[in-house]
Amino acid sequence: GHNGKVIWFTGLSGAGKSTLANALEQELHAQGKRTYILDGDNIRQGLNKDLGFTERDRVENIRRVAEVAKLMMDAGLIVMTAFISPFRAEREMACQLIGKDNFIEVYVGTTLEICEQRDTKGLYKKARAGLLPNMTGIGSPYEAPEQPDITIDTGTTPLPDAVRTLIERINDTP
Ligand code: GGZ
Repeated sequence: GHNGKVIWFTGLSGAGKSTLANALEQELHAQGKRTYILDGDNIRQGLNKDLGFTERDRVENIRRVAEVAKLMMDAGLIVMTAFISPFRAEREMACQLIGKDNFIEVYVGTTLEICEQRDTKGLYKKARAGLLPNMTGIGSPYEAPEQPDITIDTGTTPLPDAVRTLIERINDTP
């Protein structure tokens, strides 16, 4: 068998999914682990460049991400995925595909208010102005996990504390 796992981050745009994944990756590398981060930058510009932000496209985005994550896990990597993944049904599908024992769901539950304050890309402002009708949290739904393995609010939790929580959970999972 492999020693791979999938750490599945979910949360709003600007919640801190990529920041957490990158900080966690540094720590895992320091422990000699082999990892890969799947995120919008390496998936939506390549494999999934045919997909946008309709409900149908988001569902397909997550389906492909789950399949790729599984392949990489089978190759022995600790895979981190950093997508909004707004729908419970698709996260559930990913968990089933990857296998419950190898799947750690991390809810990055930073509030919309904080995400909107950060607004690194100006997308919330655009959405409030009516120029981005399907922005998650404004005109498109986000279904928060009911029983995530870990919840992290980056608005109130310092990054090193969050990384420690994640590492402890990962190292506890056989
Ligand atoms: C949400 C959008 C949208 C809309 C563009 N809604 O903060 P970012 O910029 O870097 O992360 C967001 C990213 C979301 O893509 P995902 O693949 O994670 O979404 S999903 O899981 O729902 O398929 C944001 C940017 O793309 N972005 N338009 N309308 N985020």
